Amino acid sequence: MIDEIDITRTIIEGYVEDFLKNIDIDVAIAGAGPSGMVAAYYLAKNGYHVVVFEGKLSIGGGMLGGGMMFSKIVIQEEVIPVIDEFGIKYTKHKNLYLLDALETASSLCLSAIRSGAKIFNLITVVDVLIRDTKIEGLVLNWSPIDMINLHIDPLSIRAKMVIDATGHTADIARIIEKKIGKCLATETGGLIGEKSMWAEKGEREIIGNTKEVYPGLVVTGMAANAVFGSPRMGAIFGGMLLSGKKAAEVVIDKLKSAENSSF
Ligand code: 48H
Repeated sequence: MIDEIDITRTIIEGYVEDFLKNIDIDVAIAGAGPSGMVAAYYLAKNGYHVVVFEGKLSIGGGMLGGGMMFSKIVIQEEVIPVIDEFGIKYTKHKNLYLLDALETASSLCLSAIRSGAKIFNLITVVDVLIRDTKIEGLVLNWSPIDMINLHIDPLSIRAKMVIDATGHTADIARIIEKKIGKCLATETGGLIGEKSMWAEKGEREIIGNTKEVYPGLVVTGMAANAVFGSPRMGAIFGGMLLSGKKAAEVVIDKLKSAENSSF
């Protein structure tokens, strides 16, 4: 016999048990778009305790819509080794490679989870924990609460490093600028804002923009270009994937040097 109360108990106990395992971690990532999921994959693969908080019901961010709802994306030649690591299929068209947007997003998600990353959906990052001058965690609320603006206080998680993978809005860097002032590692100290479309330049600059922008906070993906004032690039996603990989490398370097300096 299937008892509905057993279904309720199993789901709630399982979720709470999972959540409690993930409130004091190495790396917290805001956003399960392509850059966030790639960063999560490489961090988990290297043995770090990494959790992604995604505000929406779906994972994949802007990748799911492809270019103007044609659910295909393109990447460049140098991204093929990353695509091969995730086992995603592609076809070649002149100097571009064409991928199915849904296959790509779901492969990134499955690989991240299977390598040990945890992804929570429907949770929005609404604020950050700051101690002295370092980000030390995230403040979270259920997305529907945030969307309809109910007056319900959030809860927090602690993380040694945070990655802002929130895309065009660069929510985490924006929160820091709003609450602390012009303290970001940009030319102005503030969030400069994304520029109009220029695929070549946007893709070229995104890797350099993927770095620590405030102590404990690394920006990746479209958030990196928004923070440092680089162009958008449309439905070419190579830069997002390489940026996610670079974000993982930057975070691993930071965590290793923090471990070494504590000896
Ligand atoms: C929790 C949040 C919050 C929050 C946002 O937009 P994304 O796909 O981000 P990237 O940078 O990995 O990829 C960008 C790409 O999709 C894109 O938009 C491109 C290439 N645009 C070019 C162009 O010209 O337009 O994903 C970000 C994710 C989304 O799923 C959001 O729901 C989520 O982050 N998110 N999650 N708390 N505060 N803010």
